[in-house]
Amino acid sequence: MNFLKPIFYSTIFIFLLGSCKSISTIPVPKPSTYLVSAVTKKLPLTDEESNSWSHSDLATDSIPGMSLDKAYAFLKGKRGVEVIVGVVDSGTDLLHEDLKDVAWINAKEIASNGIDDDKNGYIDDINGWNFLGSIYKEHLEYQRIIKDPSIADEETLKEAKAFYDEKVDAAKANQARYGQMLAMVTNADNSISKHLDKTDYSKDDVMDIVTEDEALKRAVEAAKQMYGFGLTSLGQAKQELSKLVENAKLMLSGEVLEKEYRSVLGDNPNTMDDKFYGDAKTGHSIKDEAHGTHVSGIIGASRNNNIGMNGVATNVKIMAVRAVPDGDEYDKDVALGLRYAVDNGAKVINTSFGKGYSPKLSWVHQAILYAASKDVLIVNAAGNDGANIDVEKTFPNDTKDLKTEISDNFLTVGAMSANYNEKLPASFSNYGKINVDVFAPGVQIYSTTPEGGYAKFSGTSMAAPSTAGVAALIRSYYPKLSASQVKHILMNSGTLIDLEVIKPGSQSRENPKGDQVPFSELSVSGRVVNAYNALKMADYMVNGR
Ligand SMILES: [Ca+2]
Ligand SMILES: [Ca+2]
Ligand SMILES: [Ca+2]
Ligand SMILES: [Ca+2]
Repeated sequence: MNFLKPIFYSTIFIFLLGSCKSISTIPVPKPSTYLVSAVTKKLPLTDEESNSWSHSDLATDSIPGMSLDKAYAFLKGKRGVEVIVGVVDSGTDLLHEDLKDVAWINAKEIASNGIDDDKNGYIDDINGWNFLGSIYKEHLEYQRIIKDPSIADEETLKEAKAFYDEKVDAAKANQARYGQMLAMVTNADNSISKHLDKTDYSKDDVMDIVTEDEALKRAVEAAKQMYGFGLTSLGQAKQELSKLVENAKLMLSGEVLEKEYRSVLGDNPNTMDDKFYGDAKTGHSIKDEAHGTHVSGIIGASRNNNIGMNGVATNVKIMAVRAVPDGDEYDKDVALGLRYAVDNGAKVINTSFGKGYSPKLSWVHQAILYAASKDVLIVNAAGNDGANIDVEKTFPNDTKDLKTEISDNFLTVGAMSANYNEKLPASFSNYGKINVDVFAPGVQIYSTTPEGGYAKFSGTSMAAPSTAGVAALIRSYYPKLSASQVKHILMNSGTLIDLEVIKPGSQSRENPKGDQVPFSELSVSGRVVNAYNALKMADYMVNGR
């Protein structure tokens, strides 16, 4: 059954074409209020369905994916141009079997000769640039502000200090709580080991213990509690609890702040005096640095090559810009990373990262405006705090006051699940009627990980590249459309969802069911990205049909 009206746009918007001189000035058609009628998928998804659910179709599969198969059927016989997508992220393993054929190669640069052949300031930048050099770990931004109050204005400093005090209080509580648990588990482990006369006892051994000894009874109860947390042994419980106690101690002693990560780069992150630092190593630094590789696979993993998975977009080249460490990214690296991607040909940039403080926000805003001036679309993850970002600040964002946008080339995306019911929005997704533009698949998304791996990750980090892939597809087949038009096509052509849903972040022990809100209240468009509808709208705008 096909519930989409075939003449969806043409009847209402035909007048637009005659009056416009250039395609890039055509207004984007208004959203349709048409509702897809679909039933909730009752059965658990099959393996195949769950590995590509974000590509499926609500009407035909009862899975609220982006209708990608229908989109490709629509594109059959049409020709696209190549589109470069900049992935500003952690390192990306472009040698991965399912990414190597979609790696952007800087044709004007000769690799590894120590010469900046294309004279863009970056030596040997063959697949992109690594603004982090050998850095993997980093501080969070509030920690950097506490370390050096001169980098923030007074109000931000006050906020960061209050946040730091909260963290210190939490660390005090954690040190006491986890310390007690550690003592309890250690005692339990000792008495169970003694009773069973072995240290490598199993969960079953513990469950079989029958005793009238009060101390041993308590030990068994403690062990059961740990198994209940999903831990497999008391040895593992001791390890995990020791880590938590250690983290709290580091926080309380101030040692967390004393660490120094940045100096190896040799630049000053608080001035723009030096813009050329880092190196050409755009890959992952350790195998766990998987984020950029996963994001890149969602956008553009080689399609239909009988390997791994299908990315959303075809005709795409992935430019890897390594700027996001394990910790908070620096505004300077973000701003220069965006500019690098723009200057080297990206038409879409994915920014799947975020933080709560942004001392050099103006640099990032200038970079967004620069991207706008070069007609580049930035697709941004809304963040994973289950928060209303019309109220809570999260960066990057395209606004100074959380109300007015500085430009029209920045699309912020919330994450949704495969459940077409009250659980549609991801419980962790940020939302906002003003500052989140649209939702897209971001729960249990299967994609590439370093060194030939594949895995399912969840996050708005996955929703942004799902959307960036559709953006790249539009820009490939309809290159005359501007970044701003593509942004509004993605919003206006999305599937309208008429569901009452659980407000992200509203469930708690006290409120297990959470608060109900109309899905339409969670974003500007109230919609979820739909590749087929988006391409139809783009086609209509360019070709009038
Ligand atoms: Ca160069
Ligand atoms: Ca070179
Ligand atoms: Ca593939
Ligand atoms: Ca915005």
